[in-house]
Amino acid sequence: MSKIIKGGTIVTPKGSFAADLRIEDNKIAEIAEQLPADGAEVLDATGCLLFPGFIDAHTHFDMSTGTALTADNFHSGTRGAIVGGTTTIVDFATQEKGETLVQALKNWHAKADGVSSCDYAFHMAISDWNPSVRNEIDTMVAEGVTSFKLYLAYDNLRVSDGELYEILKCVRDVHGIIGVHCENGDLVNEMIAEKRAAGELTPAAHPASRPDFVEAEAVSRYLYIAEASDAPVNIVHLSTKLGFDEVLKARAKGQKVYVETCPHYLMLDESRYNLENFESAKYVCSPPLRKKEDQQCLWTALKNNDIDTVSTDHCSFNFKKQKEQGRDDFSKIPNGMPGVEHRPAVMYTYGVCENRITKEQMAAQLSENTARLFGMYPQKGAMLAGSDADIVVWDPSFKGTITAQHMQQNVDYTPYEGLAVTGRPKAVFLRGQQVVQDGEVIAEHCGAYVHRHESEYYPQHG
Ligand code: DUC
Ligand code: ZN
Ligand code: ZN
Repeated sequence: MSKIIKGGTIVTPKGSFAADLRIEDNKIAEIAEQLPADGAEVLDATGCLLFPGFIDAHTHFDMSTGTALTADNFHSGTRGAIVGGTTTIVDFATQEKGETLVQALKNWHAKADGVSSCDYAFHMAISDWNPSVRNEIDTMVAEGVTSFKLYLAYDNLRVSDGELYEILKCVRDVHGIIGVHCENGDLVNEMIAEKRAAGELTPAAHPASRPDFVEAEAVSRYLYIAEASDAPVNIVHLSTKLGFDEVLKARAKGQKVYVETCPHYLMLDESRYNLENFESAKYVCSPPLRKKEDQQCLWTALKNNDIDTVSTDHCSFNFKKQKEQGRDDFSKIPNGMPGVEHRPAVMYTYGVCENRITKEQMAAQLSENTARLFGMYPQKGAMLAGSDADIVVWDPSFKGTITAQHMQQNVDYTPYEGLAVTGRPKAVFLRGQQVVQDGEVIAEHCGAYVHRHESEYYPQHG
């Protein structure tokens, strides 16, 4: 039976308009001003906005850091995603040292297949580059993995500059896209050692050991190496004005640089590291929370379309037991925060309602741009006839408060505790099936793997 979503306002990056939308099986069949019911199941969306299903291209579910396993796996993480309006996540399949990429991908499928409540894809995080791994890049593309992640910090994960150069060229040749975690790993190690030697062991030492120039230097180096390898690139979780300035310099030379930031860099600042009773550990993530000036810069960059995507870097660890591993030494606090469930509401409330971005930009930054960059458009990220019927019926009149007491994320806190939000999904459709109703998951484990094609390298700035 077909379904009609009636009376809503369709929101797209190019503009918004009142229309009805008809779903046939798992696809969008038709969008028109008035559609006759003709026996279809009708959902009344009067007063609601219809967004393309949101995409979060930065989650770490069921991931071990070596000392801690993330609190959220694909069961709880994707329930959190879908209830908030995120219909697709792209998680980081991560190669262990000595492992093949094929094995790493198999491991991640085993975690996600049959478990996920939203659609899912994988970036491949490469930690052990060698000639046989190079030969696996084509296999990854054939498996629908067309984006790769590299770290410039974290000793168990990071690649050298030479490896970065080589991998960039290799991935460019298959029209994939690399995303890099930009922090200078040597400097971070040195500064952590300095803090420990000085007896500075509280969470306040965490941001002090990862200052803004540590990010900016890594961004700059990455972008020079990208220029030399003639590769378009993505920067994940950009957090500083200093780093953003490096992006502008590279773009002024004509380089294609895509940039992601995360809600926590927009909403929270470094004052969270001065809380009492070790509460600051909740906010220990890398890069760390920054200054108000950095926040302002990131919001302005979103407004100017200079930042392309907003994803979460959802990487949750329980405050009790897990974050507590670092009670006597900040460098032992597992890095990361939850966020996948709350990104759409936070961005709608503090972005759209506060006039920092438009709702059309929200559709771009949380959905369409992400789909294009990661080779999913127009299957995902679009409300066009033939696209997957991933639709968020957004009720802008809803008022609520974020609290860990009522969330799907399986972690004992949220960094947004007590935050007032406006708007939530009245309904979420995943490939035509309604899976969320008014804050409740009504069908779970319906997620499917998204086999991605090459990156679009869409034109960015005019
Ligand atoms: N930063 C985090 O805070 N957690 C996961 C990995 C990362 O880069
Ligand atoms: Zn990272
Ligand atoms: Zn991450």
